[in-house]
Amino acid sequence: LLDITWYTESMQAGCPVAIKDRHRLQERAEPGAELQVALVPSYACQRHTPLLHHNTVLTDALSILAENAELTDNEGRGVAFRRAAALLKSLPHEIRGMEQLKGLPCLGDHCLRVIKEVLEDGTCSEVETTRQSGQFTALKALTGIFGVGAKTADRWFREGIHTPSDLQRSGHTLNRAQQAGLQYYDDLNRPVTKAEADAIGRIVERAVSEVLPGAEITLIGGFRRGKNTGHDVDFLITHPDEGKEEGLMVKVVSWLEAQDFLLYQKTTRNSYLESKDGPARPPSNMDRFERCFSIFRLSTHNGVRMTETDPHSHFSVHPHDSHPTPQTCRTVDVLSREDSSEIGQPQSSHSQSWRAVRVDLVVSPYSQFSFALLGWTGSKLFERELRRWAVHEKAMTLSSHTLYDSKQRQYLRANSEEEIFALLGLEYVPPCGRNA
Ligand code: DCT
Ligand code: MG
Repeated sequence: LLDITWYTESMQAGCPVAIKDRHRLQERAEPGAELQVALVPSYACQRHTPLLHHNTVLTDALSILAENAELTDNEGRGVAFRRAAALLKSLPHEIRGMEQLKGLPCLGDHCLRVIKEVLEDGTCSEVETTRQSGQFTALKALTGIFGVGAKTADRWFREGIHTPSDLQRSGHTLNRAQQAGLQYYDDLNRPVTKAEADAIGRIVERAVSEVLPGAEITLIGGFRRGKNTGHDVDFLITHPDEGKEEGLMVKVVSWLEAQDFLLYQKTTRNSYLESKDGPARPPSNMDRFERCFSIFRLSTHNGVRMTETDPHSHFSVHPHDSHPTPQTCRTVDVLSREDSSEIGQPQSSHSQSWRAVRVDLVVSPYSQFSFALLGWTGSKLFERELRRWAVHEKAMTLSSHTLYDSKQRQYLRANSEEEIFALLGLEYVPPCGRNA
């Protein structure tokens, strides 16, 4: 029904009108008339969504409303705004007037109202009111604390806690994650750069090769989609000999801890068992792997990331040196964990010789690697759309572990992301086109 190649070509030709499928296209076309019609499929996983696009003013507005909906327990609304924003991101031209939106999918009345106002006035009152609202600002600040979700933030907000400093003064009992979240608040709210992600990658690579030679690590999440910054760094680890990866995370984490690279870590075990759990989607598509949520201590020195931290360590790792070398000089200040900045006291990159960085590590069995890779590359909306496509259009269940065909009643195996797209009846979308 939907021909994405043709859609892409039409869109590149800058076609003004969009309709839902080829049949309607043919009905509309006068015999011999030039086909100035574009087909925009409704699922984000049927489209290429680049990182840089032509409609940021509109998508920024819609994203504020999406964020606000997500923070106030309105998931459905949040998804609707996210889908509309994703649609606009995939268009090959700037939208300047409402007439250009005719026939496009994913744009409900509410979204159209917002878009119209922005196109006419440059801003939308609902968006501005939201942006400035005390509730939105507070919930954003509180969920900006690692370990604090929307529900907890909302509870605290109702108690009059609006900022991390309020929380610190409140005397609330915090779990270990939240304590770390408060302690490293400023660092963790500063975007992680690609250079920093690469520096962390070299550390993880060393850890992995020390504890299990032959293991492979892949940068996933936003950086794999081509983003220049992220809120964290995500890695997927596997080993070609299935089974070798079992228990790997514990060893990697121990190695990292021994080298004093970790400010915080929480490891969960792989709880997915095909025979036991079946194809039913787990509560979240990502909580069944051996996974480590961590906060790294990344040394910084003259713009070059250094990773030496332990005064008792005999080795230092330098960016271009993948082998351990005897430590000959100490150019990096060693700060104790307590030296981290106080809340609300911005850390200066000049006075601090290291920064805290959120890092997620995931270990996958080799046979599930492609599913894990696809599931962890994102974006979140792209993943959601893939799973929705699978269920509603193909009667299949997609997770980060497997693809199950409900009609054939069997699991479908795949050795690459390309194969999974093919099994789902979708044109392949490379990571850089998954920025929905
Ligand atoms: N993911 C998902 N569903 C979620 C959360 C995450 O499918 N609810 C997947 C998609 C992205 C990947 O996991 C990594 O998650 P994040 O790090 O949160 O996303 P990101 O795209 O890497 O964003 P950022 O660049 O800000 O880290
Ligand atoms: Mg990420």
